[in-house]
Amino acid sequence: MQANDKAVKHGLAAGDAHRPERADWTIDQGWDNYSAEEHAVWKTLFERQARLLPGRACDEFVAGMRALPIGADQIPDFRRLSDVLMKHTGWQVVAVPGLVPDDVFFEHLANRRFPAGHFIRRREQLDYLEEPDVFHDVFGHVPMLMNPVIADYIQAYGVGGLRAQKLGVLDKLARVYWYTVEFGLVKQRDGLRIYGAGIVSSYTESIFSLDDPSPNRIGFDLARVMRTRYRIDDFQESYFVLDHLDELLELANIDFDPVYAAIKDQPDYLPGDVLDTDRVLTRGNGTYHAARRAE
Ligand code: HBI
Ligand code: FE
Repeated sequence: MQANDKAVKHGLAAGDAHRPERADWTIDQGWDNYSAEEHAVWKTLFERQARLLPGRACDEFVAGMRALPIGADQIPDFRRLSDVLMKHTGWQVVAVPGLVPDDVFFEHLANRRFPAGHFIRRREQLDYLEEPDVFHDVFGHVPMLMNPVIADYIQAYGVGGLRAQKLGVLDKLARVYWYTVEFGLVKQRDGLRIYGAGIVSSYTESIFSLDDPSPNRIGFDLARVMRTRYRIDDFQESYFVLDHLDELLELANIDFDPVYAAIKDQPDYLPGDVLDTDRVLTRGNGTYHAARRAE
């Protein structure tokens, strides 16, 4: 799948298919208009993940999910999600037609509004998405927004995104979002767990990221991640691991400018590179991507 193919599409024209009526690209979720089949697709996806995630998703994800009006039977109503989120961390969920331009996306995040796709994938495409849909955005992201650290971190990403655009370093910052919010792993007392929304909303990657011998699992380092390209159309070749979610608290508060300056003239790393300076938790054998390349 690879949950959501967004970050490449920087500066996307986000599809003339959905022309915005409002300047901030928000629309009404139109909850009453979901068909029985659309709710049924949600149920299929929800139940598949609910079976898989105990012991895989981090405790904060599970706690957030429990406290929210998110269940198997219906696509959640964003108004009800926002009521609960607002009380806990001051966030809201707003509906958008799909990918929105970077500056619009950042402006929402900077104001603690999470833009969520209102549509749901079709049953024929359960594991493939070109744009983030309501399952990826709500099931994957919203539970983590109940956590105060993630809540502040994603807001800081919105503020930082607007700044990074001005500085011309958005590609670097987008990698940090990718390898944390979307594809991050975190250590827990009892082993590695998932906190990234791109993983936790994907059946196949929830297994691959934790259990497969192919990918590298490397301790998170900000400058290292900023220099690392990523895959948007397949499983990641490397996952970056936090010792604790609180590491994001520091990232939400530090000034990235010195880091941008330090790496400005440094070359990028490829998605599968392993460096002498890496804290390697698992050195992947690379078999998965080698086989894909041979196809
Ligand atoms: N739009 N709806 C939506 N969701 C995203 O995750 C998203 C987006 N637009 C741009 C974008 N992400 C990324 O390219 C930025 O994080 C860089
Ligand atoms: Fe996402």
